[in-house]
Amino acid sequence: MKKKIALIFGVTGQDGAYLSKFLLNKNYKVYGIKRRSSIINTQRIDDIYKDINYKSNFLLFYGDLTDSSSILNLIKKTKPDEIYNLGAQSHVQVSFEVPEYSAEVNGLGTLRILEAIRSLNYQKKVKFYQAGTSEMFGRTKEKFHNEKTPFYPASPYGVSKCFAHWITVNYREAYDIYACNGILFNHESPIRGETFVTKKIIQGLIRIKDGYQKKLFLGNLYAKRDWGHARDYVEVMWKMLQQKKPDDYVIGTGKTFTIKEFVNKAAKQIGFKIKWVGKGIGEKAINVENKKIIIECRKRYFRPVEVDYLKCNAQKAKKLLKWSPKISLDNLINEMIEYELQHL
Ligand code: NAP
Ligand code: G4F
Repeated sequence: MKKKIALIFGVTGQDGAYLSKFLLNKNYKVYGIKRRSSIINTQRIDDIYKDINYKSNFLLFYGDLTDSSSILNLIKKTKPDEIYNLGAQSHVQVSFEVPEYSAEVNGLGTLRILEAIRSLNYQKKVKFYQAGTSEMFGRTKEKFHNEKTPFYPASPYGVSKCFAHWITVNYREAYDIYACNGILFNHESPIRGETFVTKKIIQGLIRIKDGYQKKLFLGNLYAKRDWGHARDYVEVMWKMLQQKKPDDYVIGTGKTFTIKEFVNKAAKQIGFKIKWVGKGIGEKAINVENKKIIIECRKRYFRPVEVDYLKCNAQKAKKLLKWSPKISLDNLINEMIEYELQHL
């Protein structure tokens, strides 16, 4: 039987690496698009490349979401059954520093892929997944967020992803493309980017414990996030593309914790006893054993506008896709710690 072909934009990112492995284990041929960088940016997928079981089914091409010609040529060349658009300038705070570029890659990049599918007349041949985000809910005041919750994005990143969401809906309705928006809440893993808060906390605390670092500097400790594991979440991306009809789904755990609660959980697992003192920007965590300050807040890590609270109601995915997250936050933290200890 002919292998299915998947084309992944953002293959070098956290989700791209997990999704590639997932699809290869499902016997897909996986083509990934990487952008040119001045030093090699394939660390997260090098193990796949080197694995003899995967090698002939995993190929990378240069391309960029800002470059229509590369997108068009690669879709034409690889003739995919499924396209996953995971490529993005995905850091919320950075999007305030590079708003135009974030819109260009995240918003127009999505349009470029959809337009390539349409202009090649592939709407009946290919299924499309768009990596949407809970950041699109932003400052909406709801206890739980689901597919009907209105968007109120609070960053150039969130706004750019709203464009990507609606252009995906629009191309689905206008041209009958099988296109789905996965509206995913925060998901982490050992290979999470180092400037996202979970990885930064775990890496920082382990380095402090082992004497490589003195302090960890954070921003807002009171924002709440619904954190899951990337391994669980790539499975549901694929599930969305296996349904009879394309649709949009929110994906999350239904549990939410503050950054401070995350720090407390990680510190406990690493073996720190910490005590919080002070308030606001002056809030600090002290290592009870030696009375040293190990965490402080810094203004530069606060955002111009914050998304205070995110909590998912993924009933639709549970019912229609038969999906629920399997990995708890404590197990996710444990896996991230183990990885960090091995790679210190
Ligand atoms: P990530 O680790 O930051 O990966 C982003 C990927 O996009 C990387 O492969 C990156 O390449 C690539 N990329 C950036 N600019 C590009 C461009 N101009 N052209 C082509 N590729 C480009 O993000 P992630 O955590 O895996 O997330 C995957 C997707 O899901 C993103 O779209 C993100 O916005 C979205 N999302 C993530 C979460 C989450 O909690 N992780 C939640 C909701 C939605 P380099 O490796 O070269 O930088
Ligand atoms: O880890 P974060 O940077 O993730 P954020 O902003 O929630 O965005 C992530 O999840 C989104 C899904 O909701 C994705 F779409 C997006 O691509 C990305 O993957 O920050 C989480 C929270 C924020 O409230 C932030 O203000 O942690 C707070 N925080 C506190 N101190 C910090 C820090 N965030 C970072 N990155 N660094 C800090 O020092």
